[in-house]
Amino acid sequence: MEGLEYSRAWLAYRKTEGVGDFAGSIVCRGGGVQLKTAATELKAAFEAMTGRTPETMEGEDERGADRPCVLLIEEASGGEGYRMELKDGVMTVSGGSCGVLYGAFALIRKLACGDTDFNEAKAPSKPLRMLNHWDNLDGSIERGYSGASFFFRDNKVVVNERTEAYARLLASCGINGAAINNVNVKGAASRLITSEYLGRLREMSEIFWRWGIRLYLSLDFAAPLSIGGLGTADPLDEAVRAWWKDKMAEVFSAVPRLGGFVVKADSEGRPGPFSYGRSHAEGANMLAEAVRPYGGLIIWRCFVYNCRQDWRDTKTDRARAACDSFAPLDGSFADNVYLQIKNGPMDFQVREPVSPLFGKLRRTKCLLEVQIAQEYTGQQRHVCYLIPQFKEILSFRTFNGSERDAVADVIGGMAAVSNTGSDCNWTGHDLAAANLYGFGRLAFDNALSAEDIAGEWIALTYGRGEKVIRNIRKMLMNSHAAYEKYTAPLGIGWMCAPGTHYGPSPEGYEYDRWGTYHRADHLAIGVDRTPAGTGYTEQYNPPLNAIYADRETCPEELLLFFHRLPYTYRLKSGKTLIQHIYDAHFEGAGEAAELIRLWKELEGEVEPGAYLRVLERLNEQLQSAEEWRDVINSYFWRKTMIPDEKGRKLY
Ligand code: GCW
Repeated sequence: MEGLEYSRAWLAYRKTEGVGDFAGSIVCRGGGVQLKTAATELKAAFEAMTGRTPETMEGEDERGADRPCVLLIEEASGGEGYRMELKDGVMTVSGGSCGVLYGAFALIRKLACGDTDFNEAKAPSKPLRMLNHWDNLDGSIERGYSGASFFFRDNKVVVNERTEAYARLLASCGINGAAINNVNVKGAASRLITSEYLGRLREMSEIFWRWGIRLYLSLDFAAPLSIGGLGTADPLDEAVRAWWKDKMAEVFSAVPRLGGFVVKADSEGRPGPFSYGRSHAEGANMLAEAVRPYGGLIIWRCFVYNCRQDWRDTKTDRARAACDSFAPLDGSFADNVYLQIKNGPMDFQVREPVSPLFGKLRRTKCLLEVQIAQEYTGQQRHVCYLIPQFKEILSFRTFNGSERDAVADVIGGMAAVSNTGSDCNWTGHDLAAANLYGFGRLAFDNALSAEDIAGEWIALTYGRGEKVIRNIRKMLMNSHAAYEKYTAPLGIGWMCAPGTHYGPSPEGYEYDRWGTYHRADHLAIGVDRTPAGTGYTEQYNPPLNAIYADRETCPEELLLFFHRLPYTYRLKSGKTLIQHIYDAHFEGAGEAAELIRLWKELEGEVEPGAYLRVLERLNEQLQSAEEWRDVINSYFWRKTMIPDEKGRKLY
């Protein structure tokens, strides 16, 4: 599946009925590079949809604009927003150069999906819509589940036709930034900001830019030591500050389209300002000053916690770490710094509360970090459509005192840890492409529904067959809930195999050092995070703190995240906690079987290769779901000695 062979994913245009006469010609006004891209893309789409090659006219040439055509107008003052209007057979798409590109893709999408409402004006909900790739220079990908990197191989930067195909996919759904290397910057990756690599990076950034995308890099905070030959990386040291300034002058003159840098500092062994007794703000601001002359951004990650916890230490709570470290620094970051916050306080579990840090930053720019690489949600071997979860997070109210206080109101954009690799279908599982597409669409337009996004993606990928749309949409929309049921219960998380994070190992993390304990014994399970316990609930603004701290008002799907409870505790359903665990696991595995049934109904309706690829993964998912069911249920049965009321087979 690997290499230069790649699919066109949701952009494989096909013959389409009812495309208007305007598809016969394209008239461009404006000279922006993205406008040209838009015209080329429209031409290819119309060709495939109508079987005829449209005539294209450029420049100020007025010919053609008064008969049916698509008129692309670049407005000097326009940004990434666009307007689209169909009048007297002329389809006008206008906006800034990037806006016109988004408008062109919107037009293609409407035609492919059979949406005839052509009059609309849209601007992106947020300025930053990024992918973070965890690609290493040797070509491997940390938490990569879809083949090797297509950015790096053998410590070289790869630029080829796939680079453009990738940028095209991103632009089509509204993504405008991509950080291409792993946030764990080591070895050769520290040298990406040297002349050894800058030439190739410039080529890549120019290709990206044709599609409205800025290239970003992840940075080694200790670069003054690792590549600069200095004796320190202390952010307040004058020689260090001067080194970064010179370095950034060199980097931005070689790669002028560079957007900036993502930094993982003082986290999981990465160097950072702490080593020098300096704060995150001092570290970030030093870099921000160095990139400011070039319009660069510093994206500073908040995934900072003590990853060497002793299980006997019940005072330290990893969930508290981001807020403890960053809330007190609110207001002390430069304005070209964004704090990038993982959606939950732990690490991309299938269910976590929303990070309380979103409610604490009133004077600091921030980004929401999510993960579409399904590290903890089936690793692109299970279907797990994550857009419903992202919707919940965006609409979560922080109660930060503002009138509009949802996460969506607080953030300046979204970043997703990417799920792409050099597999032919880009994402390993064909259906995982819905997460890539969906992330982009949702980041561009926070108001879209997960269901509508799924519908679009299916129509673009598989066509508009009614059953195809109905069944795949059902599969996607139910997949997250199913995964949650057959894995770890009630928000407890971390019952996966340590290291790989695939498959069940209920006590694996219990005997590890990462601070991710569920503390199950024969009587009770869960972590008391109320004021009587670790006090994590107090990091939420009222009334959330009280809601979570009370087991009666705490949302049930998060019950064991916040509370330690006996297995005989009665849930709202009237079931005991232990019976709920048994039932959920049987139900979840049943739902994995249902996915196969729904897919099999589509035999003959989707292309045979894709049909078989997906079927194979669905079979693996079912096997894995049954393993989860059996391992988790037996674990709790043996711990509690309370049998399943329904007498089902437990091991
Ligand atoms: O969840 C953890 C992953 C690490 C990752 C880290 C992070 C890039 O298991 O592989 O490192 O998160 O987000 O920095």
